Amino acid sequence: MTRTNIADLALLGGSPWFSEPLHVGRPNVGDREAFLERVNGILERNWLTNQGPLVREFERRVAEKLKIKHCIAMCNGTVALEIAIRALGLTGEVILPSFTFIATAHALQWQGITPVFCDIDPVTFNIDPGRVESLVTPRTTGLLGVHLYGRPCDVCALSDIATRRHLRLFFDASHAFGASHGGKTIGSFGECEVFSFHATKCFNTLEGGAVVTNDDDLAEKVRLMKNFGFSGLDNVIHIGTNGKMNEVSAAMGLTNLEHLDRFIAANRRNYRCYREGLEGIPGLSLISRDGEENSNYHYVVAKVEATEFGLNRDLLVALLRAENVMARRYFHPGCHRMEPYRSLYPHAGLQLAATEALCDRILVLPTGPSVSPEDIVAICALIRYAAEHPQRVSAHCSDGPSPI
Ligand code: T4K
Repeated sequence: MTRTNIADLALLGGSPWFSEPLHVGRPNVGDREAFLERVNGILERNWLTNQGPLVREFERRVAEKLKIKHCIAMCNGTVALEIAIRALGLTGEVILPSFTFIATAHALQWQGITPVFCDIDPVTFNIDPGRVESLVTPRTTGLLGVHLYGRPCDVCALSDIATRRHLRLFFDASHAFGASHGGKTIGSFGECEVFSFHATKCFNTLEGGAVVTNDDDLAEKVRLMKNFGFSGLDNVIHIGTNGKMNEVSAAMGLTNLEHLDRFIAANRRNYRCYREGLEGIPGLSLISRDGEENSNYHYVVAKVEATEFGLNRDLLVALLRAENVMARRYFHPGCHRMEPYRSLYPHAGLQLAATEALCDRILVLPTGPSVSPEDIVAICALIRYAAEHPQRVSAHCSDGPSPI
């Protein structure tokens, strides 16, 4: 903390409230000694990658945790998505939400498949099953749901559509490690689910990802594809790529798995602090978590209605960032408004009213074990102050808000 008066906003010339930036996505690292011991073991064995003992153990432990038959570990979530797409034999068009991280769409486009953007449900922010069927064409082969911010899609409705329309259904579960739906762990829905274990995720392996499935044949195909199609030493039986996870990533994964409950407990505590601290601020709502289900609480997501709040989302983000609260606008502006999709499908937005509305209202706040309840009290006080004095903030910024 570098000042004592909340009113001396950094955006208006004061010093930032926090002396160090508070980031969204600060990596969670379990026991450092345990990690280093595993890394020493790797160096002693001199077995660094190619399905080494730690990757095998990691796959076994994740499969056990998720109560799923197969976990195939990968170098990152994007490659895991690409391999899942190939292994499912998708072609033509695949329906997915535009309101997601760009990798979900790129993984399809990279394989020469047309991503067809579907609007979201304005309440859950996930793909709206009611809008999927009107997008199905003779070229549609698949349906890709994203459990955005770790909140499960309407998997029942999507499964129903997939069955009736003969589509292959799979999920981008990058945000949802540790979450459940109807008491079942995320990882067990659709034909397969894909995780990212990137450094910024609740559960990380430095870089990493996985395809998880209960389907033996699909698992076999994914295993081949992530290792150039090798079956035995000199025998290639399928086209493939290099999607392998290395041993150091698996060491990080095994270590972090042992501490996952602690990370999630810190996230849950922080989520409750934010709820309490932001309660009653007009025009600002925090997305809810279903108390009956498991959640990793990894993303603290707020929606700003400018007319009621008094400031628009971008001005609030600029105000917070000036204070060293590095809020993010995940997933502004929506995949359809980024290249190459913006040029390829310039009119996509016409069918994405809920997505477009949300993209301009959403912000994500810092959390995780490195953010304390005291930090959150201050962040909430800054937001409340902004809501109570919008004229002061916007008058000062009438030349345009600071760049975000
Ligand atoms: N599908 C979905 C739905 C996804 O969200 C993602 C990834 C994927 C697929 C693809 O999975 P991967 O191929 O990435 O495994 C970040 C992550 O890079 C990305 O993995 C993640 N989603 C996305 C939501 O967030 P950026 O471009 O926002 O990251 P960056 O570099 O700005 O980092 C965010 C903040 O985290 C930084 O401001 C500071 C902090 N940070 C980051 C790193 C890497 C640290 O403090 N330490 C670090 O080491 O995409």
